[in-house]
Amino acid sequence: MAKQTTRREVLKGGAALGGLAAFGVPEWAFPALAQDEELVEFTDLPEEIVLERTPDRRIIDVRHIDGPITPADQWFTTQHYGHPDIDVGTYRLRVSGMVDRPLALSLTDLRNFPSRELVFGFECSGNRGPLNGLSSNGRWTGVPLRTVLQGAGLQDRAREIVFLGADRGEEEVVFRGRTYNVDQQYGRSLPRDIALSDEPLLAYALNGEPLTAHQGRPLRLLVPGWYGAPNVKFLSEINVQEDPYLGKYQARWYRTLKGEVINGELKWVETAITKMRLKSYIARVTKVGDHHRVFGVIMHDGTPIESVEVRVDDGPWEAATLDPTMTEKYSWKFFTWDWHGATPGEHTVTSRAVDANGYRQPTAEELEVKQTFLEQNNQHPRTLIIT
Ligand SMILES: Nc1nc2c(c(=O)[nH]1)N[C@H]1C(S)=C(S)[C@@H](COP(=O)(O)O)O[C@H]1N2
Ligand SMILES: [Mo]
Repeated sequence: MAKQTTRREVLKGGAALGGLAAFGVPEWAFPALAQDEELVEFTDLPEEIVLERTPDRRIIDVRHIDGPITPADQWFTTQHYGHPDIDVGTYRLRVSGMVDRPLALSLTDLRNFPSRELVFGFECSGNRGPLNGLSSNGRWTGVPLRTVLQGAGLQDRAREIVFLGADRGEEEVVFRGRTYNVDQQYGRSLPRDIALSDEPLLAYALNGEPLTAHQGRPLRLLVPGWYGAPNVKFLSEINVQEDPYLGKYQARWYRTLKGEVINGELKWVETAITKMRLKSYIARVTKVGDHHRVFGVIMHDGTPIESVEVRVDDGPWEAATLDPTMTEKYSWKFFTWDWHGATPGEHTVTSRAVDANGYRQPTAEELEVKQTFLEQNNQHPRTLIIT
């Protein structure tokens, strides 16, 4: 049932949203809507939202985003092999392979390098509507990856920098009808030029506090502007090699299959999950005094946002306002649009963003040429009832 709820009811309803309190999410996690603001419920959400929450997986409820920086205990989180047990005192980051000086760095060594702050919001490449809850934004602190790689001295033939987590599991490798069961670590790689660029960070803190197990204690890689998968948590080894790295989570699990017209012919192309594809989503609609307010979020690869627009039903696209305070390149971005004269009844509200390269967030129809569900950045029409 769609209905308007008061702030009090939202707070009460919070407990029903999959029993958040049971998962250690405190009541105050729900933000203050202004006293005169009432949440309008979406009808495209399942009546009882089950926010998947297990000890090592958490999805945010985007209707309750209440500030640019997601608190660490609310950050969305997921991983494939659970949380490895790491003794931070004896922890060493090993750098090996085609380097002049193999390294074994303690957390203290890493903290003694000049540090850098990075505001970076990312989403899991599997994040999609209507919930879009696998997205968050944080202020990270760490050491530029380049500092460590230059300390080790990359040899001339080195082409591929491989990042391995301390988390591991048995995986099946299928080869010509035969299956091999092998032990693997979570691993991802970056090409040499990207690894040596100014931006990737080896982060040991989120929002000023040491990383918790959820965020990859004690150290994780962050590749600004990219999806979640390359941001290797529990980072324990960096191996430098010449050959491409073809581990499961690099070469198989995170793939997009889509049709692309090349030389006038539709070709089926498989690509790796790298930069985030521009997406906007409407996170909540509220009634404020005599009108309604649409609030939304943009996830992007750092390319400046040219515009974001909202439309009601099949009406004209109207310019929404980007939050002018969110100037950090890799932050997620907020927008609002004031909706005057909403008529009672069921409506659809949709947003779309355009970036400075002229890339426009696609419609669901335009994205149909994509077969696999990752990188689902289409415009998502939300439905609601105005009373
Ligand atoms: N070591 C390790 N790192 C990992 C993963 C993992 O399974 N193991 N999962 C990746 C994926 S798919 C995502 S979306 C992000 C999630 O990061 P978060 O839990 O901090 O939100 O971590 C990435 N880094
Ligand atoms: Mo992910």
